[in-house]
Amino acid sequence: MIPAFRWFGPADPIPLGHIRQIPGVRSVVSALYDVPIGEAWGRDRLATLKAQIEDAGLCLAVVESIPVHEDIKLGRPTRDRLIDRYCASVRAMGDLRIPVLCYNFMPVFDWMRTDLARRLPDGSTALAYDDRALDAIDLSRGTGELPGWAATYTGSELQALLAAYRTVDAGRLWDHLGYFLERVVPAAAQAGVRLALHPDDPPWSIFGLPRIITDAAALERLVKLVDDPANGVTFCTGSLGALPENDLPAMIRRLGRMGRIHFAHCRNVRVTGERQFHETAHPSAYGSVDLFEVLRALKDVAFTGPMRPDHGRMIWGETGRPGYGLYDRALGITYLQGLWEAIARSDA
Ligand code: CS2
Ligand code: MN
Repeated sequence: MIPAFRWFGPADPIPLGHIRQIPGVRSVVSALYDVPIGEAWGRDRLATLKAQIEDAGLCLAVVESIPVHEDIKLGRPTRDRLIDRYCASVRAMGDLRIPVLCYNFMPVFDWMRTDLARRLPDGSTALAYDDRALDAIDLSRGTGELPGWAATYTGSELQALLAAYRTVDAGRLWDHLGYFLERVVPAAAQAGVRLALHPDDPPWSIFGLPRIITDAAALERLVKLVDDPANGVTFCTGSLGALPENDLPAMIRRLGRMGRIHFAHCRNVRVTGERQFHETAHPSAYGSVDLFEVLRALKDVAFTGPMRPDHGRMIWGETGRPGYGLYDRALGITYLQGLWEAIARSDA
């Protein structure tokens, strides 16, 4: 297991120098945030990012994410050109020896919450989700007012996109994912890059849009779509853990034995009702995810990939990007390393 930490590039209020001071962390997860979706990532731009990280005494271990253009998910004719560009970006990663790419295949929206600052009993705040509150969100004004969502679509753009998805049900979305992977997996394998698909967060349909990467059956179907070691997953305990029927350690054992877990996001959530949860501090006692059993399973399948803490709470008066403050995530990765050390040493 390689402890890692996400950094949002030079615009991140958290400097690399602070990340360098977290015990055990030498690996950074980052991306180019200003390349328009659908354009190929230039090797030089990526090399600059990598050099910046290395100058701080760290290494760029994972790209999270290269966004997948909606036309690819919709299966539109323009997808071939867009997939070629995606492959070019993957090759740029390979040239620079960046080994893992985390990406997702969620229509229109990435992770979704209905409250970005739910106050917990200890005075900290955390991200929360309640399906009933989602119904109250008015999408006619675009994505600008959505919690945590960068304002990327105006009202009319968003309506056009939602209309286009009316003919794309889960079955067709699977077809489009297959089409994408049939072309991108060989390019990744050749470039020495492992693809790590992030599960949908939350793992169910929102706003009537299909979401397919939600459970054990879906993860297995995914890795078999193109049966190549380069076609793997990001195992995100917080995303998958929002669905109580997901048996996370069992899923890790199956996928891990297949050699398809290329990256781990480890965090905790407390499920408080049907399609209702809030995020918590990382330790097992605080939420519904048993992180000890999760790490035990990762250890049993000899997981050697990068692992990062995921969203943290806001604590000690910190302000910043929701889910991505320094303090609680630093506590999280320290806790995860403690668990890992204890499991490794008691095994030895
Ligand atoms: C991340 C996702 O912040 C998060 O929840 O896990 O935004 C993740 O980067 C993407 O879904 C992966 O493409
Ligand atoms: Mn995640």
